[in-house]
Amino acid sequence: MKTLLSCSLLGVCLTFATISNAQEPTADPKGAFGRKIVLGPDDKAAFDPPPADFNMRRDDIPHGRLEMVEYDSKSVGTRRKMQVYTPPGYTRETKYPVLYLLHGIGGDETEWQRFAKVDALLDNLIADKKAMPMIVVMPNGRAQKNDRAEGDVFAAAPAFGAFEADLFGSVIPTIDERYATLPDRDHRALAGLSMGGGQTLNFGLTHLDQFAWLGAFSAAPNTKPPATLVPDPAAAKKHLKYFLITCGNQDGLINISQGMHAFLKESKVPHVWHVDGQGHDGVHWASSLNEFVQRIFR
Ligand code: FER
Repeated sequence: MKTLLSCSLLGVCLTFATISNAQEPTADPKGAFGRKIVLGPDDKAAFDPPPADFNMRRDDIPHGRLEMVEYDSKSVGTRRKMQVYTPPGYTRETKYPVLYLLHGIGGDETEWQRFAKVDALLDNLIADKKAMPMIVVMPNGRAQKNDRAEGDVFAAAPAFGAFEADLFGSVIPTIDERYATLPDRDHRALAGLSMGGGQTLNFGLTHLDQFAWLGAFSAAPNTKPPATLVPDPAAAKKHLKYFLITCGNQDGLINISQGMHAFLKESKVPHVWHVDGQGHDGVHWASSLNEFVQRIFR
């Protein structure tokens, strides 16, 4: 896990360094992306880090199932993959809420599982009654014909924008058709890391009719300006039941989340702003996910 994690992140950082070294110094492996980090008084932790064993598989509790699912994407025109977690005891007799969980620029439908061990994390919280039983869908947010994280992964940034059509046109309809879901906004959450954090803000804040719970972790520069995303703060305030924004204080992308937090604070849109001591890394994302899933669908 450790090797996979650092290789994957290093891959992203090295690619970034290659495309950006004209203007910026080489990104460090912690993910400063060669950017200057300026911290303010609000940039502090809102919750404790998870316990050491939070995502370790426990043999004494029931386990959910992780499966790789294929669907026909109308907007991309290809057969695409997504990974789906169903909770322990999943049955069609019950209806479940759904969390859609989006990956970063160097990842795909398998990335969250590698970084956070999503199945073990959820199994543990559900067994301890700290999270509601839920379905977690991990789609591929790079909506283009070749959706593998190959070559210059930054060149595929526009495909992360194009994913909006796939998410609403094919991913959510497929999940609602094949699984025992509660298919409404109160039972649908959207969260993601980095590019997936930006997608969460871009798609979630502009589709308040679709999601009541949002989590953006280390949101990337694909994030649209806050005033564009929240033209009606009163509507966001009314509709969002839980809104978590997190970033590490060693993460060079923190100015994006800081800007979102400042706008929301000024506009009086309730949200939780959490800054820990991490960089742009899997420790931060697993910790943020662990917090987010305990707060949603309640
Ligand atoms: C950028 C720096 C980082 C960028 C995207 C990222 C689109 C994404 C990083 C990630 O997803 O981990 O300038 O531009």
